[in-house]
Parts: sequence; structure tokens; C-alpha cells
Amino acid sequence: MASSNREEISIQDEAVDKSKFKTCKQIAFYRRQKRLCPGKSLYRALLDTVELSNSYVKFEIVNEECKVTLLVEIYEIEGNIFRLKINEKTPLKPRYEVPNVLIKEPACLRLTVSQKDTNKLVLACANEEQQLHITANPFQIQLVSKDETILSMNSNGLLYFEHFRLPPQFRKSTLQEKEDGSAKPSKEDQEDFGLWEEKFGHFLDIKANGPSSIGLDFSLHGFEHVYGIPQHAETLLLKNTSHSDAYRLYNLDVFGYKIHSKMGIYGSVPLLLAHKPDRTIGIFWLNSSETLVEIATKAAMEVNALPDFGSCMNVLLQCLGVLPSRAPDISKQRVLPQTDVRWMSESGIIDTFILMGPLPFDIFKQYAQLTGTQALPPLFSLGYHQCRWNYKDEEDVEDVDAGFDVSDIPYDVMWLDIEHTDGKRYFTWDKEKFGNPERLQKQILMKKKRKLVVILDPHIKVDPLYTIYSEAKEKGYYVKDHKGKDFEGICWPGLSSYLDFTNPEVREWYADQFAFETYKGSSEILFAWNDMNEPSVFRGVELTMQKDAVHYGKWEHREVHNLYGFYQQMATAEGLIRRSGGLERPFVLTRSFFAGSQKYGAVWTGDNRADWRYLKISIPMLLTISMAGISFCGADVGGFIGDPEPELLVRWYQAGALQPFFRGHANMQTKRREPWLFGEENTQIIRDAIKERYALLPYLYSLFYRSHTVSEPVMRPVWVEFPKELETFGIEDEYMLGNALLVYPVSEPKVTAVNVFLPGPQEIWYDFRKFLCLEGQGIVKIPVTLSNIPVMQRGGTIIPLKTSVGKSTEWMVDVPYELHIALDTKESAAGELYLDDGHSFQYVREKQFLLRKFTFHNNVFSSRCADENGQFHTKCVVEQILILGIKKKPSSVLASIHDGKDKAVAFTYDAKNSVLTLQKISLNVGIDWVLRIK
Ligand code: NBV
Repeated sequence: MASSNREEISIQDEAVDKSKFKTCKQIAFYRRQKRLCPGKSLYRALLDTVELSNSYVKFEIVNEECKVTLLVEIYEIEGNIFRLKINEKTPLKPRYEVPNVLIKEPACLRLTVSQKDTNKLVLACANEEQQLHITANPFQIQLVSKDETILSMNSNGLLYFEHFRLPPQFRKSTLQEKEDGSAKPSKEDQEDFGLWEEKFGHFLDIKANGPSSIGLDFSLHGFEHVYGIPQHAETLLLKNTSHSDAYRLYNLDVFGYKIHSKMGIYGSVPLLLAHKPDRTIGIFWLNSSETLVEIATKAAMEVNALPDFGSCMNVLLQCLGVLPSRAPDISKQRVLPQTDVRWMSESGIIDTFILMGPLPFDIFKQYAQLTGTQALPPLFSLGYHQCRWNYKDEEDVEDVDAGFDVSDIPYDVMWLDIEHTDGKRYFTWDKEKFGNPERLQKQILMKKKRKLVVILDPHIKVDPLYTIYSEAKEKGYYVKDHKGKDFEGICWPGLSSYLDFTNPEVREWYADQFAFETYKGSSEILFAWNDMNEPSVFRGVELTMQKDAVHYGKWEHREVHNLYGFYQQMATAEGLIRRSGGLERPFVLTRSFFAGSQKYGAVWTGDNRADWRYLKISIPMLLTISMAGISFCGADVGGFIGDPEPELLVRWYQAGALQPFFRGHANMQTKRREPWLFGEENTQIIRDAIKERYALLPYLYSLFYRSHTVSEPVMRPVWVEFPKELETFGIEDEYMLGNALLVYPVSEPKVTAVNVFLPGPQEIWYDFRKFLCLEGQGIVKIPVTLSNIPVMQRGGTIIPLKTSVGKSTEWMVDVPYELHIALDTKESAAGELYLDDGHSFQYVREKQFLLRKFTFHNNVFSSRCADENGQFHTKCVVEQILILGIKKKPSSVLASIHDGKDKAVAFTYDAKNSVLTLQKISLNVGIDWVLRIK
């Protein structure tokens, strides 16, 4: 059944020939929308149609040229969010509205009219500081907070809405008719602007609904720093696109994607953040069709103010001698910065949410309130993952697994790529190479308390003898082509059909395929990896599915394109939960993603290269994904394509070890690169990096709990922690892991020192490993060797760690804790620890968890319960505590447990570095106790 070698090789060659992706100018709806120039909007609001209810304000707007009427709905949502929806008043048929991304119908507040005349409507918000100003002609909306206009919509007049229309053959006169809201197209326009058909190379997209694109502009007043809209291999700060392509949100399989490019790659989250020292705001554009975002930032300026009438009079009166002579009052005026953002989507409706912050963490909360928080990962998935395309056979896997033990390197998960299957038929095993998967899982990995992840792509080999294929075929579960036949495209297995994951019934069926009795050879330690789910189609347009393919509900692929991977991951996660009877947390890695994917698992940055530039760009890429709600993200350690030089590999391990998802991976043609293959010195450094991550897992797991419960990104840009410090706004070569650790990944060869920016005049920073207090702040030169990368602990924080490291996370359950307390200028610190069984849903169902709060203040350390709802039995103790920045050697340290007697604690004091080490404490981590330092 396995496909011949020749066939496989030619398919691989096709996969890497990815030269043909569109530039903006090759996108018809972009060309159409670009005919509309900034200026007076074509739309006028009909304020006599205003309708107010408990939850919304509705009114009509009309396009003055084509007389089409649109319906505007405005909502104020609890938690400082506004929603604006614009749709046709009477569309020929319903337009696509993105389902399944919002976790619930948002709770709305009542807006009231506070002023109304013929041209203006002012709405008072529940949040009394805020108002919505709606101007009728030209139509625009301004969001005003305390008399300051924060954001305006359609102030550049770029609201664009192509209404559904009858195809040309059903209309009397096509040429005279206005084809969209902006201009009268000529005959040439019709051909050039791809209204009913669009060509790209030899591909023809037939548009059953004709043109249906939408767009809107936003002006962000006072903002010049904007972030977000992943995924692009670009800088953290979004760039001005006035002289380049727009940022494209269109999920595509781009092997070895170009750096500093705005082209769309595997995933899309249409969330943009804008920040200034006193406010952060967000725009969430809920649309899953191809989307383009233009950014135009005007920096703050000082300009000569023209003298006003009063000053002119003064000058005149001085000349006439009436007033004493003084220099004319021509003062400097500060023009506020502004960023204009223009969103354009190929279809659907305008459905946009304005997140009003005002703090960066408020934005994360507001966005999570809409789309959900990060799923709490099973603890093992925060360990190190070992992947390669491909581990050849079971023996190879066994050898690699043993290699970790021999080399004394912890790891949790072995990964199997597409070659483990029988001819790329997912849910099967290659009989020769992986003939005994049960043994591999039960006798080898399970015994070592490790897991297995296997790949499951969304394409299904056309093969009537393959049960998955034939069952899905019979049930009609594949995406259809525009003629109504099952869509067929080429991918790894050869001719393939694509499961229509947008259909809830298909998702149910797919989830059932993970049942142990159905998925032969699988066990409870097997987890999942969804690849190629943009979806990737080798001979398809831009290597993906044609937009005129048809999905469940007769929706065209163009409407749902960016959601396809989201739905596959959703169904896969459901399958893993279901097979455990609803008890166990799933782990699913996906390449393609959309807003809300955080609810289903992890993402990675796809096919990067073993090149220093890709290590460097991975930082802003991961920070951007993290800010868009997806905390569980990582990049292939080592770089997927090509062979990393040992120094690059070492540096990548050091960076990856301090990022949320940590997996080494390599392309098929690369040399083997397991961590012990580069000489003892490099092995030792990689071992240290991985072990340090394992020691830090209590901190990391606690951060994930915060991400899961209060939506804080695990990895975050420095500015998010220091929102008032202008110097931090553009930092992308260092980042914060939680609120306590500042990490500087070295991403250049042969570096002996790096310039680290240490924020905050009020902050103290400590070397995380040497415990030294670092002198100075702002840019500080820090010497580096190959042995590690700079990591600093922020004064005022407490980090929980494990005192020793085992073969995998499960070997470390009972290992004692150690706390690193770094004191701030007030000699205080605080931190927390989250603990549960690490794998089940008992933490939520039965409240089996511990959330501990640690504080240090006035020389008293206390460990208290931070959530009385949780209970969890643990044998674990806190064994050791390090207090950094303590000025004086204590005379004694006493521990007291609630209701117990005081007990003296042994300690040592390093006067040179002001470090106090408390030893052999042995107090249970789950109970309350205090330590007094005298
Ligand atoms: O399944 C093979 C690879 C996989 O290893 C990689 O991580 C994915 O990003 N996959 C892409 C398909 C082939 C890429 C050339």
C-alpha cells in the first residue's frame, strides 16, 4: 500500500517549489478598494432611523452613489468593549458571519442618547467617561473618553461595502450599473477588477456571489506604536505600509518563509494593539476571509504654530505703539502622533470590536472575554519535545529515547512525522517501520513516563480501501469543488480529499476517530499534531484550496479560509478529550490558527531555517502570537530547514528553553542533530539549558495557569510590563517570561557581550544564575559566554523552582521546591505557585488544585493559600529559599506553622552579594507558614 519512493520524492519537490504567492496588487479586492481614495465618505447616516434597545443602537447608512442601504449596529459590551457591525440591510442572501470564535454572546450594556440633531448623534455609554459621537454626513464614529477622542472610524472615508448583486447574465444593463459603493466600473474595470472571476497564473477563481469585499478605516489618535495581527515574519512594531504591501492575513504554507515580509503565512489573528504611555487599545476584526491591513503612522512633531487672530492684533497694536513692543508670539505646537489603520476583507460582514483597555493587561482580558483563554496544557507538554522528519522506525525511536538517558538530558515527548503512517494514511501505522506501536508506547515510552505525538494532516488519501477515506466519502464529509464534486488536490499521499472541518458533524466524526478501539495502535500517551492545515494543497492556487470550493452550509472556501486549521485543531482536541471519557487534558499542536485557537492547544511558527536571522525573528513572531491570545507557542529549535552550525543550535536551545513551547525539529534532508551529537562541551551546554527549563517548570506552569484564568500572556514584550517607559516600546530582542524574568536570547554568532535594556528607574535586577544585583539601568552591557544567555530576575518577585531535575516531568512530581526571592527597593517581593495533578480536568471539575501566594515584607516571608476553593494533596515540600538583595546578616531565622511551635532554620549569608540561603526548610508547600528573619 505504501507509495513508491519516486512518487514521494516528486511530491516533496513540489512542496518546496513555492514561488507563487500573490502580492497585494495581484489581489482583485485590494485593487478595487484602492480605487477609493481617503476623503469624504460616500456614506451618510440616516439618523431618523435610529433604534435603541437595551443592548444596541441600530441605524441605517446609505451610499450616496449607488443608494444601497447598510445597517449599522453598535453595542457596548461589559468590560469596556465596543462592537460595531455593518451588514447589508436586505442582502440577496445571507452574508457569512464568523461562527464558533466568540465563546458566548457578549453581555451588552445600554447606550443612551445624550444629544441628537440632524447631523449628530451622541451616545452616552454605561461607562460614564466614554461617549460615542456619530456624525451623519459624512458618516463617521468617534470614541471619546473624558473629552479626548481616542479612536475614530471612517474618518478617512474608506468604509467600503460591496453588496451582493445578481450575476451579469441576470441583469439588464451591466455596464451602467455601479458595481460597488465607490465608482462606476468601465468594461475594462470589470475584467481587471476580478468581480465575477479572478485569474492568478493558470488558476481561475469563479465567484458565485460576485464581488463582496468590505473595508473600514480607523484613526488612532495619539498612538504611534502598533502591534499584533500575526502571523508575519516581521518586527514586533508594525511598520508603515504606505510604500509597501499591506500586512496580509491569509493562511498559507510557505516553506522557509521570507523574513521581514508582510505576506501571509500559516496562521492569522486579526487583532491589532495600539499603545501610548497612558493607554492601550485593541481592534479585533472578526472576519475569516482573506484580509489586508494597511498602517500609516504619523510620528509626533513640533511645528511652528501660525499666529492666531489675537496674536496678530497684538503685533498690530505694538506697531501702532498702543502696546509695548515684544517679539511676536509665534510658538511651537506639538502635533500628536496618529496611526491610521485600514482593514480590507474579501467577503463577510464588518464585525469589529474595539477593546478600550486602558492597560495592556486589560486588552488581553477583553480579548479573552470574547475568544477564550489559553487552554491549560498538560504539564508534560511544557517539557522538552524531540521531533524530526522522520524518526525512521521503532528502533530509531528507541535509540533516540535511550540517548537522552545516556546523555542525562530530560525530555518528555517523542514525535512521529508523516513517515510513521501507512502511505500517509493518517490514523494508521507503517507496517514495516512501525509494526508494533503498542510496544513502543507501552514498553518503552510509558515505562519511562514519556509521551508520543503523531502527525495527523487534514488531507485524506483517495483510496477506497482506506476506511477513513471511504467512510468520509460515503457520509459526504469532504469539501466540494465549485461543481459539487468532492474537492481533490495533491498532497503527501498523492490525490487527496479534504475533510470539511467547518461541518460540526464532521468534527464529531473526526473526534470519534481517536477512540482507542478505532485508532488501532494508539494509547493514552499518544497526542496529536495537525500540520498542513492552512490547508496546504500542492498544485493549488498559492499552494492552498481554491476559494470557490464549497463547504458545509454552501459557504465558499473564501469565507472560511482562515478558519480551516482552527476547526481541525478544535476537532482533534475534542477527540483526545473524548477518548479519555472527558477526564484528560488534550495536547494538540497546530500549524494553522485563527482567533480563539488558544482554546485548543499550541501553535508553532512552521518551516523556519537554520539561520541566525530566523532565531532572531522568532522572538518578535512569538511575542506577537502571544499578545494575540495564543500563549502556547514556539519555533522549531535549531531551524527546520538546513543544518545549524553547533553554536546556532546551542543558542537556539538556550532561547527555546525559555519560551512557552519547546521542541527541537528538523527537515528530512538535514543531518541528525540530537542534542548529544555536537561534542561534550556543546552537549553540556544544551543539557544545562534543558535542565534549567525543567527546574523552572513550577514557574512556567503557574504562568500558564494565569494565562488560562486571567489571560496574561506567558511570554510578553517588555513594554507590556513597563507601559509607561517609551524606550521599551520597540524592544524585540529581549522579552519577559511572566512578570519576573527578563530574557535576552543571543541571536548572533561569536558574541562576547550584549547590550541589555533594563527597564525602570525604580527597579532592581538580579542575575538569575549568579544572584548578583546588576548595576545600572537603561542599556547595560552584559558579558556573555557560550554557556548561557542573560536572564535577569526582577526585584519584587518570587520564583518557584524544583531543586532537582528528573528524566521527564512525571519523574519530578515529588521533587522539593526552591524559592528565589528577589527584593525590590522596599525590600519586598511577591509571587505564586499553581499546582494540580498536571494532566486531568480535576482542577476545574473537583477544584483539585493549590494556588499558593508567597510574600516577603518587613523581613517576614509567608506562604498562604491564594484560592480557598482549591484543594490538592501533595507530599511536596519547600526545601530551600534564596533571598536576593538582603542587606544584613540575620541573627536567626524562625519558621512557624499555623498552630505549631517556632523552629530554627539553618541559613548561610553571602555578604558580598547580599544573598541569604535558607536550607532544609522541609515545610509542605500546601500549608500556611511563615518565616521570620531576625
Ligand atoms: O510533515 C512534514 C513537515 C513537518 O515536519 C514540518 O514541521 C511542517 O511544517 N511538513 C511541514 C510538511 C513538509 C514541508 C516541506
